[in-house]
Amino acid sequence: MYRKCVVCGKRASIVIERARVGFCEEHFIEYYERIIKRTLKRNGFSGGRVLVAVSGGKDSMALLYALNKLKDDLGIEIMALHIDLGIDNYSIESRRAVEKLLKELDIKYIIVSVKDYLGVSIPEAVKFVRKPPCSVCGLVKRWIMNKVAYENNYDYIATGHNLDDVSTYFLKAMFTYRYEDIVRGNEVISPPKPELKMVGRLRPQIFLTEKENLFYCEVNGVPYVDLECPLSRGALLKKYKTLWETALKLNPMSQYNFTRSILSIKKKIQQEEIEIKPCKICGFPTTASDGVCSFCKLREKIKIMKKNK
Ligand code: Q46
Ligand code: ZN
Ligand code: ZN
Repeated sequence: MYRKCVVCGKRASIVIERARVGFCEEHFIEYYERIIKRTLKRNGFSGGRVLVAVSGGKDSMALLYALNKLKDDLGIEIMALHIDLGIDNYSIESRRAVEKLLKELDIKYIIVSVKDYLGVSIPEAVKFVRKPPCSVCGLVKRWIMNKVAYENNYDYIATGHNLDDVSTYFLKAMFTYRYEDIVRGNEVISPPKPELKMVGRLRPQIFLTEKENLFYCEVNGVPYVDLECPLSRGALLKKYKTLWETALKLNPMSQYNFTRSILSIKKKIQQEEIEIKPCKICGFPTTASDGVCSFCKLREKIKIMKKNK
């Protein structure tokens, strides 16, 4: 099935099941970059200064490579940001891969460490607070990305969220009745709100799968780390992800259509105005009723616990 490239008829190197087509390497690259441009343009993106968050994994490395290639078409100016999480060998290897790509692309970048902002690395922070590692890591990364982007005058932060991630995030939110996670998160584009020191967000790969990001890296010789984060073991989201295997066998379009449906519903529902205010400690945006953002609460808690040790 679909053994030939739909464009040139050569032997297909990859099959995109949901579109029922095969591509040779050259035409896959065209397809991949077309999806990135289409995703942004259809959602009203008209350019700006974009900070690309690169972890070293295949998704964000493919994103940085593609956005750098498409920068003139998209009217963007980019800089890369890598956050060193301090997770042992995983972080060392990730940083190494990022530095390799940055050197090849010769673009502006900034590398920061969680420790510089939080006082401790992610594994240490996780020991201090009884929360799932990914929720601690996620909130720290979001705060750092926003701060770095804001202080360097970037309009948007682009992240490598792919179709597998986003569809599973929505699915889990439904299954666990966390509908607020659907209402609030994961838009293709969230506009910047400079008056609130809030940088916008871009998720250009929301309609591209892990498999496509991996193949894009491979055909372009983009380096990436192929290590699993040791703290992600047993992460609930990973277990939910396996549910797609059955759904995709039944209908190869299911994951794509599910995600498109949720995004369309999100656009249609009247979002209640959530009050966003500056955090009393750091000045960056928060919705917390006590006016202190989750990052500052975490930082304070760690400070106290370190003192009492
Ligand atoms: S780095 Fe951090 Fe991920 Fe590791 S602790 Fe979880 S969120 S899995 S992308
Ligand atoms: Zn072809
Ligand atoms: Zn704060």
